[in-house]
Amino acid sequence: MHQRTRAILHIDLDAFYASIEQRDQPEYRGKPVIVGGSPNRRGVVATASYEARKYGVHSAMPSRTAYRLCPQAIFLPARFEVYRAVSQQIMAIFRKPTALVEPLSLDEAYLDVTDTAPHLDEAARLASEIKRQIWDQTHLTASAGISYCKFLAKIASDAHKPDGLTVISQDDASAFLGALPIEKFFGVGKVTAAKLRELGIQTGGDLKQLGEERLRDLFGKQGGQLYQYACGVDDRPVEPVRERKSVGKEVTLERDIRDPREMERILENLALQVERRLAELGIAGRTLTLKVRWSSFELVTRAASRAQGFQSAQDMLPVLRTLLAGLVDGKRAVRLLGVMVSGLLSPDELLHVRQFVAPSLWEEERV
Ligand code: DCP
Ligand code: MG
Repeated sequence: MHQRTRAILHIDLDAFYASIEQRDQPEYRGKPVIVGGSPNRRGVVATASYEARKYGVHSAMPSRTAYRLCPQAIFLPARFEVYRAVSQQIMAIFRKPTALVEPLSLDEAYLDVTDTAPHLDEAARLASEIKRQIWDQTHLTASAGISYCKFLAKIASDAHKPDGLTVISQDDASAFLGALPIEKFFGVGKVTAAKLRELGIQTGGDLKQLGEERLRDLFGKQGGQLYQYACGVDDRPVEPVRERKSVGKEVTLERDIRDPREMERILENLALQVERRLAELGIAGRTLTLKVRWSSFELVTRAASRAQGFQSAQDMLPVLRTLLAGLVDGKRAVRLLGVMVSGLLSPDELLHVRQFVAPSLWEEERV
């Protein structure tokens, strides 16, 4: 069946939290601003203004490191309610030209605009109009990527940040992908990238040359998909409604570990990332799940639930430690750790349970 060519936009605001802080406090404009945890405590950077990025500061870096790199920076705590309100404004702008809007986080979304603007030059004009509306309504800048598939639209929006607008047509795709570093490919994490680099694979061009079969041998199904991306093929649809069932983070370790204290440190980091995502969404969840994959690849999960929910890393950590202690024996090595919160509670429900439900003991359950 012949599939018609699509027009996909990816729109992503620039230095989102930091730009909002600079917008609301004019004295911070033009200055390095870092939003996130305090450098005195064990916080991490949520984002940094472009002025601070020049010093090497970036998202997910410990705030203490950021302070060392840029001591003159203005450190600010996150104001999630404000960011959420801005997010609603921009999502409403995205939904005017099409109902096919797939938000990826507070500040970015895919839009399938094939019906409104089938040709990429029309789609680019629409993107520019959306950027103008964002500026008029929020006084923030966004970067737009326009292409015939999701993967390339996202790469395009990242290509000329901040305030960028980049089109990658079918004709441009192969040159663009050929030069693209492997880390930029969707689905390539640290572990995959390291493995590829060991083989001397640096770019999309190298990936394509390696060939589909070899990539499948190395990475299974994911390898096959990687090959498709390297060829500029990505048929994933823009999926407008994705009801969220859980919020989770997991990491495949660079080497297998046995030391429970090391595992706890990794869990702490994961819990902080889950906390951030929950805070962004303004939700909590009743059930906390610990996921462990042994070096034998066997996967085990342990979960605990409590009525008043899990919202912060502080809520999660004691429970994660107990769940972990029930699993590790010092003999088997761990290859992957994950933390997930499910049974999500809306802000209203959260308020209700925090007010009316007394803290109860959590129960362990096997899932
Ligand atoms: N964020 C975070 N922790 C991360 C990554 C992001 O708290 N590890 C938050 C802060 C960002 C927002 O999410 O402002 C949006 O994430 P982006 O990746 O889009 O980053 P920015 O919008 O800050 O910068 P860019 O201009 O690179 O898009
Ligand atoms: Mg952004």
